[in-house]
Amino acid sequence: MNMRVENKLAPTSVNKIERIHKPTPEEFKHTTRSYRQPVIITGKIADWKAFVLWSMDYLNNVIGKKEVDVNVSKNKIFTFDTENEVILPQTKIQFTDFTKWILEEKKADEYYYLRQTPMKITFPELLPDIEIPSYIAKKLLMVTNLWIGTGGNISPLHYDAAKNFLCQVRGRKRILLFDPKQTSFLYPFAMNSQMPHVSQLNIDKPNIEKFPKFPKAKYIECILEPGEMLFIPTFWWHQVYSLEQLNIAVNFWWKPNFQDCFRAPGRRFLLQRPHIFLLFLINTLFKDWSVGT
Ligand SMILES: O=C(O)CCC(=O)C(=O)O
Repeated sequence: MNMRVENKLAPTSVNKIERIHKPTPEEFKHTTRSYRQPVIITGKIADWKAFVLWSMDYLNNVIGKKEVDVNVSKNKIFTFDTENEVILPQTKIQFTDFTKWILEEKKADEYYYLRQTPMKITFPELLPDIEIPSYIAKKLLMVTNLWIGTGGNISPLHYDAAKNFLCQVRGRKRILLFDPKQTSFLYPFAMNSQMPHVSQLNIDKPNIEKFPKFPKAKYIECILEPGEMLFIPTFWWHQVYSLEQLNIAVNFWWKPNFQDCFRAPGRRFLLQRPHIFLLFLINTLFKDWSVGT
């Protein structure tokens, strides 16, 4: 990666993503400093039926000709189209055509990624094959998403206003993480844009003239293996590279800590979009997400 970054870490940052085996909820909370640091959990999801069942044949049999929405990219970077003001162009495709496209591994001028697809709405037939990790109280779970794609796909640098477990089922993912204090070096899109949580930077080919503070940004990196789950704390920036021809993951977004709403980059909403911040705060404090997710 063509990135100039200093290796010195900010005092509050972490220099390594620990792996812990099946921690108790208390151990998980302690290791993550109350959900503020990333960690990889091993062993916890190993008994999901998905690991045995989710072959292409099985998925084709169960999901079959259902039409699904997939995002489209010309270069495998699945980002905001700044020129045309389009958030991630998408198309509808029969699921079996999508898996055929993956297996044929054709070089194309259009690449597809089934991203961030709520399982309860689109793939309820697959829900019995996974389990909500026991660290998430039922009323805190916001949504469970399925991700299916090919190696080389990139989800560019962004953060989410939620805690996240990214659980790897097939293939591996390389993930770069920047803590929330790095926000001023990462140039998010404007608050009144459609993507205030996405960086304007292509961190693999950074335009340093346009984004001069980027070389100061510090990051940590990991490879997520099948059977592992990465905890990404609220507002941590992440860029995700899919490896291997077939890549399947499930992620769980769950409610942020109340105090985290006031930390960077959440504070940006408070200062520039107070009505959105208020809505976010109300949802964080009062909404029972177990209804309808
Ligand atoms: O796996 C990916 O491509 C992106 C995952 C992600 O951004 C997330 O879980 O929030």
